[in-house]
Amino acid sequence: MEIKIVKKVLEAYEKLADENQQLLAGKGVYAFNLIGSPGSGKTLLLERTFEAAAAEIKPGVIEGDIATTADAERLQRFGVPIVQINTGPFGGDCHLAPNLIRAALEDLPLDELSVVFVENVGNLVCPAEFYVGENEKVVVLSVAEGEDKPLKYPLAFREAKAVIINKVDLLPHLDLDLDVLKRNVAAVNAGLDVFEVSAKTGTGVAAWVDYVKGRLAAGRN
Ligand SMILES: Nc1nc2c(ncn2[C@@H]2O[C@H](COP(=O)(O)OP(=O)(O)OP(=O)(O)O)[C@@H](O)[C@H]2O)c(=O)[nH]1
Ligand SMILES: [Mg+2]
Repeated sequence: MEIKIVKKVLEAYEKLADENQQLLAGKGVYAFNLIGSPGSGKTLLLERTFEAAAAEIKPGVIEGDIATTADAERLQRFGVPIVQINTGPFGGDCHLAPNLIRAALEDLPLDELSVVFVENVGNLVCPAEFYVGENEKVVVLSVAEGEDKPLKYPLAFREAKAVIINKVDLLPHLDLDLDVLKRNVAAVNAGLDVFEVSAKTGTGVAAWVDYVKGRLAAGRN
């Protein structure tokens, strides 16, 4: 008997991701895929975003993590629908794959939502390689990571529509040159919208929230 092997896993993933996008579009839901190194501030940015606008933007969250539900627990106080994906039981993948996103979308009340934030597994490399059906990727990069990261890990910046340069409150304590960092971001992708943010102090959060609202409004037109 012939043994069939799915050789084109990536093609299968792409098909699933396209179906995820169709599912979201059919419900009028916009999806952001947040990617960034462990600790860059993805969850704190979501907390600040929801403090500012949860009632207005009607978000749902897909939380990607290897091992814990810690981030989902941090977001619970907002009462927004959250689905946790732990990749540990599936080999500890360092990214979320479209099949897992499909399962999570089926568990979200999409009819009640305007936007889904996917917090990808903390990693600046793997999540950049996978389209999961999102409308756009957003990179969250903290200033503590260094000016060279856009050049060393360009795919994430190439794939994204926006970058949050987070933890700007730390700049006085660092040798980092913000202009050099921004130049490196632009060298990889000059079309990126760039937000200078401190999710800790709230600096720059309003501009990011306006951007989110703008995306949702454009999606409704
Ligand atoms: N000083 C400062 N600390 C921040 C800022 N944003 C996040 N942090 C801190 O950085 C640490 C990591 O923040 P998280 O929001 O958990 O980062 P994350 O990207 O969600 O991390 P993973 O989910 O593990 O990938 C926490 O101690 C935050 O309080 C910021 O703008 N300034
Ligand atoms: Mg997190």
